Amino acid sequence: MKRLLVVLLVSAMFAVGLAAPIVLKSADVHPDGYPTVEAVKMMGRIIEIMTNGKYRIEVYTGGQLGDEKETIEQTIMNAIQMTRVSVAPLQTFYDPIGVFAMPYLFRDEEHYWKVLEGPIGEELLKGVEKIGLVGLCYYDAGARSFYTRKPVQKPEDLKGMKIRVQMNEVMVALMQALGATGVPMAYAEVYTALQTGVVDGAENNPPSYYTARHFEVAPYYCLDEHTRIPEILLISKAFWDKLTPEEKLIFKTAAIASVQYEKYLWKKMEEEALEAVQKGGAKIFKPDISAFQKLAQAVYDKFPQYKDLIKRIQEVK
Ligand code: BDP
Repeated sequence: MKRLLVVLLVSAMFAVGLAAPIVLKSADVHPDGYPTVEAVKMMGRIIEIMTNGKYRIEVYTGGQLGDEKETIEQTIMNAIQMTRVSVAPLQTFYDPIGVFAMPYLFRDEEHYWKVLEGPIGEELLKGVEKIGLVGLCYYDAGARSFYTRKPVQKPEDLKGMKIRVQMNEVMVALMQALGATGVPMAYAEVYTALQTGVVDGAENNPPSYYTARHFEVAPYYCLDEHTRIPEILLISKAFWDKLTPEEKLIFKTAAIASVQYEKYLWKKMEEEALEAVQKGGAKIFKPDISAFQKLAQAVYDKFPQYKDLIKRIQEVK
């Protein structure tokens, strides 16, 4: 009798299209509440509704599925279906996108979005197909600045310091240009590395500085805003290729909607984070940015492969 009920129930569920959704695992190094995490959740809800429950996105937060290099690899292999990462660690897999890690590349925020949402941004999103990924969209990640165990107010203060950077060659070169040593390291390890003095500092945007609680162990935040490296949402090409044209359109539309939401959450959190870290004891310093900018120019000679792209980016008005 019980069996019969189960069978009836299951067939009824099939009939209304509620049966076993196809679950996409999506990775993020940030916790719940972080703009990128909430944006991907929102995208998932839209997709679930629009496909009558056929697809569901489960976001695995806080680096549960590995660091960014690992989740990119897993997404290429379709072991997980999506990952939201910074474009910085993607450079190792697809070099051209590393151009976005160049220091002081964008004149301002407006220029940044014009480039990302214009032909150059599209071209680089499309480019990742060569390595087995589909780029769905970029998200805001603001500007990255230094935070250290001892105060930094001008580039000379960085001399001899070990600064944790993302897994990205441009960032290593930038630290060298500024007189420091770049130490590539996974995000999850940064707190302890700062706490124990394995590194003297790191660099990131205010929401990361706050939510990863790095302000507790590196309380001097110098807003030199050396880079604007966007976030990117990647989906496995192996998975993507199985979607129908209509489903692809739903995924893409949902991604675009989630970008608007992320941008809104980002602005809010950027402000909240700056307030919260100061309440938590961090000291914020606004330096003379031009001093950092001048030294950072040396990085441009080291990456001749970006010359054309940089020229095109600069020409975007
Ligand atoms: C944050 C990015 C995250 C990066 C992290 C890092 O949102 O994707 O992995 O920086 O520095 O701003 O590793």
